[in-house]
Amino acid sequence: MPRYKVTVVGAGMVGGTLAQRLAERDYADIVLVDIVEGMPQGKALDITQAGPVYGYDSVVTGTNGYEETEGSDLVVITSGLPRKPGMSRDDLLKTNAGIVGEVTENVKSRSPEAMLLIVSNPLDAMVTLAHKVSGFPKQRVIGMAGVLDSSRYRAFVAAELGVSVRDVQGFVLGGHGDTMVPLPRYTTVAGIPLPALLPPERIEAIVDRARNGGAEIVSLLKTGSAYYAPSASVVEMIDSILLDKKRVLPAAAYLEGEYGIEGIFLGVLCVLGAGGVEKVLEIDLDSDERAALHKSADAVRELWAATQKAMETPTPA
Ligand code: TXD
Repeated sequence: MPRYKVTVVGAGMVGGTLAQRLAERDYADIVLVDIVEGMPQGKALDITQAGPVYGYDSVVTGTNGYEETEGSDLVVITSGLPRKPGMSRDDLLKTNAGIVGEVTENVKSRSPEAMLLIVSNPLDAMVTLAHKVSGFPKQRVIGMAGVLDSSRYRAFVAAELGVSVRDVQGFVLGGHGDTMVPLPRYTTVAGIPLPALLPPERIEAIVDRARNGGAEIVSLLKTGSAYYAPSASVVEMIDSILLDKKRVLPAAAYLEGEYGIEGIFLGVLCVLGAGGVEKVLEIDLDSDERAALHKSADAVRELWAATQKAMETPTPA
């Protein structure tokens, strides 16, 4: 098996944990990039020194530049500021757009053939920006949110029913925010549709908690946002892409007419393989579900418009 090269930009909580999880998978060498001097180097050494205990040979390099990232097969962008308590994702717009834009330029020049996996918030806007700045084909620019949102949803369903998470299948579509669209009709427990197992009000409560899953953790942590489940979600996507597993996973992909939606990135079910987003699956939606997806698309459009506006607004001195 070839060893892949994966760059993780942003060696903070998500990036650092992701590098650790990926090193433990033992099929890729990892380059951790951050602007904080010494931090990515320190984390890389620490992860390297767990290798003998865990038995992995992944080479992990920390750096403050891009030279070492040359020729990466896949680049994950997690750089930016996390949400603080009470801060909306949109507040982060201008700062994170500046960071993600600059990082994308640097990544593009060193790894023109790489897959780009975007994690930074506000996710739907940052993935759009990375697509524009990189000029990469749509198949190679993917946003992570759906796997995380779905995993939260599945964890809550499993806990409510007292069953293994392994037997709960389900996914959410739409943007990474208040307008995400969970689909109980397509959620199953060992093949049994969820609506046959739980009353509508319990399902609604679970859906609501999943929708606010990120904020719930932010308000508990107080100094940062979630990273264990986010990094695990990114690894599931990287596995599917680099190992060409063709998993069917929800991810932010560029739409060109699917579900009657055009010209934006939105969370949809994708086949992820060596070609990146190899297929967008268009599933049958009833009128309420379709309306919810279109409402989410409108919110993403507004977010992108606000991002463009924020980027044009000069920063006060
Ligand atoms: O579902 C999802 N997509 C998300 C998104 C789930 C969880 C976290 N989500 C977002 O990811 C979160 O709102 C943030 O925007 C990012 C990263 O979250 P994390 O919790 O890892 O934030 P940290 O710990 O602050 O790490 C960010 C790092 C930090 O070390 C900075 O020094 C670095 O980014 N940073 C940079 N690195 C390289 N280059 C530049 N320009 C840069 N600027 C900041």
